Amino acid sequence: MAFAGLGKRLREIFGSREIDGKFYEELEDALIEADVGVRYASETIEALRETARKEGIRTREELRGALTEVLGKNLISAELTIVPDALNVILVLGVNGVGKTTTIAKLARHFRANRGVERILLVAGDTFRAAAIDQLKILGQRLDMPVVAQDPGADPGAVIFDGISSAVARGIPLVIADTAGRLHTRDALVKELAKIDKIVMSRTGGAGYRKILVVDATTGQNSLAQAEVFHKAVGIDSIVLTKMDSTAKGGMVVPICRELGVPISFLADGETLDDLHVFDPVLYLKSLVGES
Ligand SMILES: Nc1nc2c(ncn2[C@@H]2O[C@H](COP(=O)(O)OP(=O)(O)O)[C@@H](O)[C@H]2O)c(=O)[nH]1
Ligand SMILES: [Mg+2]
Repeated sequence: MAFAGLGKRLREIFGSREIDGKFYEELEDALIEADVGVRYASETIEALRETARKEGIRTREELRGALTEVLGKNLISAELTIVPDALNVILVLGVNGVGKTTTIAKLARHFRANRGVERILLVAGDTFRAAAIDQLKILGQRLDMPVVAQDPGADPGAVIFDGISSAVARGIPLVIADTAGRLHTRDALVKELAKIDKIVMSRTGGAGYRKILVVDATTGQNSLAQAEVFHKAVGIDSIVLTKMDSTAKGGMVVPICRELGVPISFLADGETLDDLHVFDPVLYLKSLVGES
């Protein structure tokens, strides 16, 4: 994985030896800089001081280990797997521009190349813009996978319903559906998503139905508020963190994980279809605290 210097500041801080008065302050600033959020940074420092006191920690190196542990307590990961002998539907959610459509192609490639799912159908559920439909069609062509789409402005629930029906008729076990991350108002978006959710639920029975939220690592603290909107609207099952190659931050998934209680499944670090990795919390935390 290629992270853009995540944890660089922390590496510098842990680079010198002593734990002096300014150390915790600097550490707190560095955590805020890495986007873990002001409140969460301060709680983390509290917990770290407590651990250091209890365990009689004297060196910065030992403290780095303790920091990894404190952060790791809130980081949940779980692989996104396919339920055998069921119709699997992955609904991909997130605000405009976070990388949903790109992630759909990466996920499709991952399930075919690494999980042996030969047949996958993609659904152009973002009917808001013509370009979004064309983008998915092109990706489908590149992957040699069928794409179910209608004209721009079509009802996304109806497109997704069609996509699922088509998969059932053709015996395709996995459907990955795009959605629009933007509508005229937030209320309209929430209503639309709830409607889509109801349709997929009734069409699948829920066994193989998963809702993933795509989170852009460059968005920073705002992404927690975004995640809460989507989680409240339909209930998110899994998070994919994108654009880890474009930021030296990326710490905000820790508070997102904690507040939502939703695991991270994948991390993306580039624009090509290979740039998707099963989320590895140890590697991620090491990078965040500047160990690798
Ligand atoms: N650097 C980088 N760019 C990405 C990544 N994922 C997506 N993008 C780019 O982000 C832009 C928006 O992606 P798109 O999939 O269209 O976002 P959507 O609006 O959520 O569907 C495109 O230019 C993508 O190539 C990533 O992991 N790293
Ligand atoms: Mg899109």
